Amino acid sequence: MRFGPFVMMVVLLGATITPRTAAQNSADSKFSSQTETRAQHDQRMRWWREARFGMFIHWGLYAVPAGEYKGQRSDRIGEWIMDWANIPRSEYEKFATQFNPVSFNAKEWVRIAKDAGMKYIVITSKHHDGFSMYGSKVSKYDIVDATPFHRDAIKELATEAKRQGLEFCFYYSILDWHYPAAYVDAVGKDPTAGNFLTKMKPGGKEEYVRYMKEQLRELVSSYDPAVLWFDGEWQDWWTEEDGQDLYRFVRGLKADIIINNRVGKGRQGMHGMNKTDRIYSGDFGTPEQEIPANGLPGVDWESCMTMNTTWGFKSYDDHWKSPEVIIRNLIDIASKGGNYLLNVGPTASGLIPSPSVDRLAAVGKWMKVNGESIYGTSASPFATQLQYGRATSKPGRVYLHIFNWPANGRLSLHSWGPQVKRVYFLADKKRSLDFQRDSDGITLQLGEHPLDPVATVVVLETIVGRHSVGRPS
Ligand code: JFZ
Repeated sequence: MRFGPFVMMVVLLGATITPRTAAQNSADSKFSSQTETRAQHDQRMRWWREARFGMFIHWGLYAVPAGEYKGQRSDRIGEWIMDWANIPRSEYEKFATQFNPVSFNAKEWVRIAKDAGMKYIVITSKHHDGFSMYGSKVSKYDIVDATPFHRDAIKELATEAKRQGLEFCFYYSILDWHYPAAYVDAVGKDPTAGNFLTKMKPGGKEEYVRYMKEQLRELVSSYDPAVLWFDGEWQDWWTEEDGQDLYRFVRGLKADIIINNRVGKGRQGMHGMNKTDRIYSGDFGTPEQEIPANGLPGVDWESCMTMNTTWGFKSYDDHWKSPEVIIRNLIDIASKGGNYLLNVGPTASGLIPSPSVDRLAAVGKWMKVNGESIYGTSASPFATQLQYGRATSKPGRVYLHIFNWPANGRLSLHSWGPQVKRVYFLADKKRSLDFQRDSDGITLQLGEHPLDPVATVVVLETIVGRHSVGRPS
């Protein structure tokens, strides 16, 4: 059962993200010289920066074995089973005949994301296993041609996301364990199994890049994604120049599309931000399973994270994060000026695992009350980390997210006084809270108990323009 590729050629130009160092300034210069000005760049990034919270969906053939192959299990991530179980291509392909997600309901998936407060969805159009989860015209190894399901689930999801007002986006892997010209040269590994590194037969890379571009052309033209979230770029045969070329190609297909930094070679491992030795391609950094210690002023970044310890579904992974941890992660990330891309790994029958659904509902309950303190906010105005929680800001507003309620219900902020004109709970806007000004700041009277033990939001309405930094207690 062989699935041949197929092909054609196009070329154009691209941009970068780096800490506001010399590089940032050169990036500025790059903006002016490249396809867009700083203002145009900010316009393109605006919806994404204001969204702050998205759903990552890792769904594919790997949901069939669900983390187990011939009785072998692993604590490694489920979507890498073709690697850690050393499954040859011809064996792995058989999972396609067992992939029939009859319970898949695009409306329900989008509702779950929307009710959690998520503003965009990023789904795996093709992961490292090379299987296309959409109706590809350039590969028969896809959900329409190769499975008994025969439906283009991604088309249904794209349509529903648009209908419910969420931005629809694609994950696409540059690493492809199924591409005929790719092979594995590692001790004890089948040359057609999965592996961290692959090699390309002579002429194979050029052929593969043509194939990739044809898939990206059909993905952009047929599904109109708002973000292309590349991955798998760590292959030795993939270069920064390839990344720049692919960035330009995709921006050429859709001018206002946003592309992550895994299109090129800038990313520093799980830390996810770009190295600073040169300008690298991509519009935002991608920390993985971690949150930067501090904010990164002027840099766009998005932390992607699992709710348990796998991206793709594993039947036995129940290491679920608590709703409290997830909500505080979202607040922590927003307080540092980043986005949170939180993952779900649906089953092969097409269901989002109930522990994920329950946690997303809990996040949604908090966001329904406190979303104003997350969406469209900027990073904390305070120079140092707050002991009792985090802060986000908007012109004329500082949102204190209190995790650890002050014993006596009183919270002091140093040298802040004159600028605050009103204090209130976001969950109870009508009731002003008392606060006293004293020589070096203000003290807020918050009362005995938190309104929400996970995070109670206190709004400090400030006199616009004099919103500069105060030292937190
Ligand atoms: C990558 C994928 O491999 C993984 O399956 C998932 O899609 C995640 C979002 O992204 O995860 C990685 C990528 C790079 C490293 C490790 C995991 N790395 O460089 O060590």
